[in-house]
Amino acid sequence: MTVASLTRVRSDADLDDVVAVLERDGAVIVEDFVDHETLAGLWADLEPALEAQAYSDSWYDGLRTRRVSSLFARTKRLTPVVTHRLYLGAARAIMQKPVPMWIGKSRQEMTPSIQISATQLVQIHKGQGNQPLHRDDALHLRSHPGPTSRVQLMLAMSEFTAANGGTQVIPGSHHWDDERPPTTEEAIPTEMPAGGGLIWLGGVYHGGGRNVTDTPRTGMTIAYDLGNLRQEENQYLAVPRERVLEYPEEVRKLLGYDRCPPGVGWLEMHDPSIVLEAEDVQRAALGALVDSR
Ligand SMILES: O=C(O)CCC(=O)C(=O)O
Ligand SMILES: [Fe+2]
Repeated sequence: MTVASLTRVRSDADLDDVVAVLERDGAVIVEDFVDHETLAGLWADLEPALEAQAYSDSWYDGLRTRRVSSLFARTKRLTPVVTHRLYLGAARAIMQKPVPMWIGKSRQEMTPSIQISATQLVQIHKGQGNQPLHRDDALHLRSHPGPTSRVQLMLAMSEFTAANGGTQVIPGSHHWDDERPPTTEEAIPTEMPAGGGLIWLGGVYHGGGRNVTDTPRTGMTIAYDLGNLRQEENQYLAVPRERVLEYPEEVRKLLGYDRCPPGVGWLEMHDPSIVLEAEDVQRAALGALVDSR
């Protein structure tokens, strides 16, 4: 079943209601995702990189589209975006489902972590055509329908309209199998004001829209993936340690300085966040490894 429009909520909406919409439609628009001040700060930090960037050189990424990644390295101001109660709340509710397992005679339940996987500004300019509709969780070769391994955000840095390339979404397409192809007739453009956010599941067919206006459309996309998958964008290489330390502990963990239960991501049998500790604490835990770096 395809629904005719995307459900719209406000930031103070009930989390359970938003999760229910996401489970049903695979997508939801939060009209007031960030406030004006947050948006202005992000523009101040990120616009120079966008201005300096050439158009993408691949047809898929868009020959009239500018893309800038490594966003945590470029700004300290992403905390309200990635900890937004509806975005982080929905990502946790949908992906952090306990998995039962036996360890000897003990039945245990392990709840996976989630992690920031990809960050990107996507600025679509006049003359850019529709991006091919795709599922972003195809990156991890997921089968559909199946458990959700990605919950993604598109923050409108500028207004999104049907004419300027507002993200095309096929509601409900996360329920489809892997043989059914997406068609542009089924896709609905995301229309939202600057500061709005589209949240969608990794199994939903979507793509950047075509821009037939004179004004570029700018969006910021950030993806949460299950913590036991490889990050799409390598956050350990993209974000310097000093910058990671400027973010609160919750965000550090979300950037990957955390173990996914039962134990993916350790360093010398310790939690990887040990590398964010002072040198003497690291030396006590890691010994000679610290000096061999
Ligand atoms: O720019 C957009 O609206 C969506 C871009 C997208 O889906 C992608 O590049 O994977
Ligand atoms: Fe995509």
